[in-house]
Amino acid sequence: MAKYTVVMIRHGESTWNKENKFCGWFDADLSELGENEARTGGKMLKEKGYTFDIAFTSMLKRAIKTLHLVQDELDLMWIPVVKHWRLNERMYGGLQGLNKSETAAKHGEEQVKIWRRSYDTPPPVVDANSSHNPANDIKYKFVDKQLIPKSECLKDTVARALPFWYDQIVPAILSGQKVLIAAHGNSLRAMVKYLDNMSEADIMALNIPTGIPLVYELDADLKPVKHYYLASDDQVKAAMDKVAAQGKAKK
Ligand code: DG2
Repeated sequence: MAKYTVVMIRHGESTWNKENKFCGWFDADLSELGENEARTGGKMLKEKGYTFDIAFTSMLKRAIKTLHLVQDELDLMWIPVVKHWRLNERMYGGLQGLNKSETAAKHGEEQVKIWRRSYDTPPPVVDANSSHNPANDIKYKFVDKQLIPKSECLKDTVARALPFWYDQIVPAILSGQKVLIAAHGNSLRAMVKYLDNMSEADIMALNIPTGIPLVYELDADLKPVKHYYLASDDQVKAAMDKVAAQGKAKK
């Protein structure tokens, strides 16, 4: 029987989603469509009567702004918000800034699929002096340098996101607070893999759409009873297919 409900939302479309670039820890803003998606996500939650006591997000503005727009729609700007790098997108290493279709044309769609969706093959590391190296980014100045990734596969993202789930999100849920998490395609895939105990093969096929609230009903032991998106199956499928297609080479 469900005892707790947690809602996750991937940020709305970012300017780099729009340009089809590997984004990772680059701090891209929301596009106009992304802002609308975030507001629509908030409206869907409001319409269904959801409310929240605390929210968790990453240190990246596309997730933070999405959360603010959702909070605004729900008239919940006052709830506490915890921002943490452990909820950041997967660090896409040396791929950050490259166009996904052009990369597929150059290295092949299969290689891009491996970089995007394999569980344990990380992309090439970021150059030490690159502006994309988070070790050079003021946002992470208080993060132990040993923990700052140079590139991550999903397995690495699971390993750094789960301590945050256990240390901060679980206590909030168990204390009875209603929790909202605004994060990213791959940091959410990491949590979904853990919650649903998905195999490495199954998680490869999962794409999380932008801006559509994903509800998890959990039992007393925080095991999922069921999960669902607040949109029709057709809408969700179309949005997931759009994400999957980003790795296709342009004809
Ligand atoms: C996307 C995910 O992250 O890309 O880093 O490019 O969720 O922050 O837009 P998000 C990126 P894919 O793994 O779907 O290619």
